Amino acid sequence: MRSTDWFTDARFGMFIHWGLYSNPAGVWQGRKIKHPYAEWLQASEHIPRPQYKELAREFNPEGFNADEWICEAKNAGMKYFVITSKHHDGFALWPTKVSGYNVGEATPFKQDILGALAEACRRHDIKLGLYYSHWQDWEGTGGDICSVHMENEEYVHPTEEAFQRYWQKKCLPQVRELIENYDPHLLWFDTWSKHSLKFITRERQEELISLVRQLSNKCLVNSRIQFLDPSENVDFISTMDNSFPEEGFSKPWETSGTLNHSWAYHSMDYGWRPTRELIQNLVKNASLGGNYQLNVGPMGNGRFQESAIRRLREIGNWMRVHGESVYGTTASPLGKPPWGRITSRCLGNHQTRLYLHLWDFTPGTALFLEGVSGSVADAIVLETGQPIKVENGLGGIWLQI
Ligand code: FHN
Repeated sequence: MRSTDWFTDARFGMFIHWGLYSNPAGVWQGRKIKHPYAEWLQASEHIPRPQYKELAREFNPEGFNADEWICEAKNAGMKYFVITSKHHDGFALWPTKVSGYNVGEATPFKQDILGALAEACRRHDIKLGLYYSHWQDWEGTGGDICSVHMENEEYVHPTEEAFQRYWQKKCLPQVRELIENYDPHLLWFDTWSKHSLKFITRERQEELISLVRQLSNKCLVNSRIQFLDPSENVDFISTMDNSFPEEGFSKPWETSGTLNHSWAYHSMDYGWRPTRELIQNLVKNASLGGNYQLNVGPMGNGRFQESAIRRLREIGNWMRVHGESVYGTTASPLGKPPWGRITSRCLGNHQTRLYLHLWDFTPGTALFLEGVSGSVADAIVLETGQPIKVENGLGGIWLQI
């Protein structure tokens, strides 16, 4: 039975952008590429297809170790792991029979990367998700809709016939393979612009969803299968990149976000977000009933950058103590206080536990929690177990912290 329970309980997942673009890492012919996302290399620099495809010959990530990646995710407190099986460039990280443009046939590495990761996920009890670029595909098989760069999007649309050929001969067969070979818990489709509506029509969207349903009774589908007009049949909402909403949604939902600016490894991207911001993003979403899927762009050699590892481990240390205030919690029943955020857990018997995340508060002062009714059993500091004195006030309670 398809269920989103595991997804909403999980709250925290890892996103991975990795492929041929990870070796050039945002630099082409000695210069930083125009597009801020390193995975956009081919379109950003207008690289002729045969030349871009040559990158496959350099793809030999001898440092890749599936267990290491999955353990890094698990130690950070993440419960699921989603990787770019095929990004916009059209290159597949598994030995697909549908096109020779894949890790097994076109690279010296040859290994089935998705296979290794799927096994590691099973070993470490992490749910596997697969990102699949269903709209953009720059291999040259018809799905070829190329936007040049973010500030100035120019689309060179294929004909409807060409796109239909790509859809029938590459997209649908590859999605079938992904499900049959790797049995993922979710598929993450990607649209972000109104231009996608020309090709990802409602009919194609429903066709893709019914293929997934026909092959798997557990695989979830995200809303970015269609831009702004997803089918009622999608299982969860993915907001736009790094977009943290002010309100929750009626369906399960998540924000995927970056550690710096680029999704794929970019050797000249120094805008790393501090760990505090990343933890606050996670809590912000949890306090509105949503998830956070935090992206890592592994390097071309298959390893994570130190700056990424450090942040993941810092989050993991925080989660080891405070995970209870995130996993399986529900949205705050008391809105958004000025000092931080609140997550909540129903304990049964009309009892609720509230987790107060104090971000902007001076210890030694009193905090008024408006809207709490009924009696308070107790209040403690989660990290130490220290008791906190509670007094009733008008329309709420006072906590002496
Ligand atoms: O163009 C892609 C981008 O490279 C990246 O994969 C993100 C992840 O959400 N999605 C698109 C832009 O929104």
